[in-house]
Amino acid sequence: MALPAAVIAAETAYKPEYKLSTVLGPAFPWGKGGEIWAELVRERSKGRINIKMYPGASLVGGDQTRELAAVRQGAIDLAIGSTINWSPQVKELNLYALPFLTQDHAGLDALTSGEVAKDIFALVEKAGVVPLAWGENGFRELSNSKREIRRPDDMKGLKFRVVGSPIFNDTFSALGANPTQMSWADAQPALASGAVDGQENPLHIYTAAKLNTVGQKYVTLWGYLADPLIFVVNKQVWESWSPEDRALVRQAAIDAGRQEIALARKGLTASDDAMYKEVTALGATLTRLTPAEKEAFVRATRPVYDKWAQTIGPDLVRKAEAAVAARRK
Ligand code: X2X
Repeated sequence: MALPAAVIAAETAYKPEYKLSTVLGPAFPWGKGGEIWAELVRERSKGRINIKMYPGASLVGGDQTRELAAVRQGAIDLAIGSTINWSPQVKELNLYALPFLTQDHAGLDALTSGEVAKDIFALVEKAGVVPLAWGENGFRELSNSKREIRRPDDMKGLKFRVVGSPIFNDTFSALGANPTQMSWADAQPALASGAVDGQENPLHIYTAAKLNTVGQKYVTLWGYLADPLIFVVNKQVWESWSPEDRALVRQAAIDAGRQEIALARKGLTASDDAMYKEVTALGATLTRLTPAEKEAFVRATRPVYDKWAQTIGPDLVRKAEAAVAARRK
């Protein structure tokens, strides 16, 4: 017997595959989070919603700063994106790139929950995509091939690969370094050839991408900022789903985000410092700054903070500062 037309229509409303964009693959917490999300959705939807992950920002030819626009336009169905990569489109996301706004996980949690998170999600939604949950890339530490960095002066003249938001150019210029903006795909060959001397990324990326093998011998723990990740869905795709499907995709994103954040922090906590040992075991010199040494970096980058606070919006920045301070108590 033929199926009623309404049943056929409902069934064909699902795409055979929903494309999920990430910058990093499953060797990294970020890509692992994508795998977990896809798996949870597949299980809970009993296979109705089939998500396939495309790491390397490959759906936008590796140009990670174009990812958000591609989700909005429908070339990408879902994404787990870094606030850094999307900040050229949503200027308020530069909040997370303000140097030394927060320097620990508690402070970071304050920026991805409560009023600040609500404001940020509203802005992401206004940019034309549906935000569902938070993840984390992590605190971005400094590495280079030339010398140990303890003072801003040590950065003078060094070429650093930076990510795709202009605030990073300002920060590295303020420290006396020469920043060059490029994608992660271009960064690795540039480090290998010596076209750039250094970069900044979470230690999980340092170890999984084996940055020691491209000469990155010196690592300074300065914890100047961390980029959260945001799980999003294209609006038309979202609206094509039933309320039940939407609820399960959202809950799966929240659950995957929680697991991903735990992976991103693994080995980087007071009770488990395995990641620092791993970096040292790879032969890198790991430099921890004293509070006074760190203060010199805070001071040197303060004009950048103040300038960008105007771009981001002074009200949002004040709200974020208050949220971070409240967590410290
Ligand atoms: O490009 C980077 O440095 C990375 C992988 O951390 C981001 O996508 C922000």
